[in-house]
Amino acid sequence: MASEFQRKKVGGVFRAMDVDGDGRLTEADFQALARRWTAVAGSVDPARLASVMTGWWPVLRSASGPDGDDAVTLDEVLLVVDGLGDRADAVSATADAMFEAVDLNGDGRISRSEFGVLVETWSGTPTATDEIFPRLDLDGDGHLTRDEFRTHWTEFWAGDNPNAPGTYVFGVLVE
Ligand SMILES: [Ca+2]
Ligand SMILES: [Ca+2]
Ligand SMILES: [Ca+2]
Repeated sequence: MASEFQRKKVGGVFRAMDVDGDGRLTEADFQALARRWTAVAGSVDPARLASVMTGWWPVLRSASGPDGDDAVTLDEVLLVVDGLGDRADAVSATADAMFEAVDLNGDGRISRSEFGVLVETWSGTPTATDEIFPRLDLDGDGHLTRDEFRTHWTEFWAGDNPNAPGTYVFGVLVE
């Protein structure tokens, strides 16, 4: 069972991903997210970005259950989260795909401003990240490496520790 904390944490991201706000994730929500990304992508190949975003949809859709309605509720997402502890490879793979989408200038690390773009793009609104970024930058060198990002991403999706920095990988979403 997902804990109350996981429900809050994942629920915050769920609401950000549910672009049309109908309480279910569908392919239309992912297409809308992909459009948000391509709007901020700058020099990054928009087709590559879009494929990273829409690549998530089949994974989540597989959790939509036997009702076959092609829509995923928060409860169904939490069932997926529940099983992630046994699927470390799958979580790492999505972390790496996301890392490449966020590394807008392709220098192999995520800068403070690139992280800001991640949070704003997910939330759809301007969001302050000045207090969050230093918590995620574990060695304090001013950038997130692939390993740092993977650590936080894995904690967010598969972890249950409210005090872990990875709780904030999408910005402040848990009150
Ligand atoms: Ca929706
Ligand atoms: Ca970069
Ligand atoms: Ca760092």
